[in-house]
Amino acid sequence: MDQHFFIQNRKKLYETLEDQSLTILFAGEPAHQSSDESYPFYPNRNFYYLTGITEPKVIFVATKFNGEVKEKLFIQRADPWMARWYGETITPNEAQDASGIEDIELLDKLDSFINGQFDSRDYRHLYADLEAKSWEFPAKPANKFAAAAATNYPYLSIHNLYPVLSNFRVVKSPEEIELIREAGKITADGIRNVLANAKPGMKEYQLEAYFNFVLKSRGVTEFAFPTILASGYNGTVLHYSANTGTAADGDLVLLDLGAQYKYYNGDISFTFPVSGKFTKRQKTIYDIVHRCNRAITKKIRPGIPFQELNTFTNSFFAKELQKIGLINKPEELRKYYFHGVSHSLGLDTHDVGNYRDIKLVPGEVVTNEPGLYIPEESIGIRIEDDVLVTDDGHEVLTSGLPRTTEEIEAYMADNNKNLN
Ligand SMILES: [Mn+2]
Repeated sequence: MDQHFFIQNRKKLYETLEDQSLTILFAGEPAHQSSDESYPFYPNRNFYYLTGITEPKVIFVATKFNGEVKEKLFIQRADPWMARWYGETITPNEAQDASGIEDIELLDKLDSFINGQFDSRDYRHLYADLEAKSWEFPAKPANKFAAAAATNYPYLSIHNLYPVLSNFRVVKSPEEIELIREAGKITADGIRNVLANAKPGMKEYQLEAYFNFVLKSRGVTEFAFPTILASGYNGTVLHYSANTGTAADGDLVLLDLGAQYKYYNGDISFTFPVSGKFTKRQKTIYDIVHRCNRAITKKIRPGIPFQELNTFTNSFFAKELQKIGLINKPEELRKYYFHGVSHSLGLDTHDVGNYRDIKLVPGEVVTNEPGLYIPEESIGIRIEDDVLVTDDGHEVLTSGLPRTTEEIEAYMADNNKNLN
């Protein structure tokens, strides 16, 4: 992503800041796993959105007085010995290029800078990204910093940037949309490779390997989320991700997976019969889910309340399942369908945004993922696309996959050498 994107995002933020304020954002650090191992590092998404920096520990500070903003980035001091072990850390020039921030300092200067600011100037406001999912949520560096500031400088008003930046991120720029589109394209290609190699008796993780191969071949090193590759009954467990079962002849296989491309995520669900042919019953259920998915796509346009997609899905499924005699009254639907039909998609797979209140706006990307799960029949089906809200309607970013039962059967008959 070009530095202009991050410069624009900061400019937008600066307009919302009060004078006499200090803003601080943290890239974060990888969590400790065990012994000398850490969990993989992912930069704080709001930090990335404002700076373009993907390296751990880096800290961004902006001060605003008399309408003038001064920005600084604090990076690690180069350490030749650590570089022999872990590679070089980001240089001042690289940090400038990535972020468009001119003033690069070393992290060991941060404390004296902050102290100097609070000692010598009349600060009134502190801004930080204070995301917290619950009271017990482990404190992040920003929360610790804000807590210390509240103790040492109790006259400061502390403001949470999390909702502000979340709101910015709802509408995607054209560059962001292209990255999400590319993530979707690579994800779809990975799914095609699974279809082309599936065979009854394969382990779920073996099927998964065909997806992973395509991602790595295309330069994608990260997944959007842990891959769900679930056969038969496992497909009725919503977030099954052990992927250790066996796809037996006659089983449906449910995939819910995504490539992460340059920090933007794809998210597709796809269901197919491992033997290449749907049973009559599987076809009936699949068609209901597919018709629902198509109807939702048609509804996606600016101005429609996000919740209307859920209301529609519930009444559509309730009606259809009563028609085939699976349920007797709408209240029984929760036995077979029990999740939301859509979420925002972007830097986070379940992207930020206030789902309950919003109406869709142009530039938003949302998923469309109805599903039905019938444990007693070992039938789990979900169909998921990524959809861009355009000025006058929608564009499906993940189109091009075989989606009807006929298309899926034909695709497998034409491309799967293991079955023919
Ligand atoms: Mn999804």
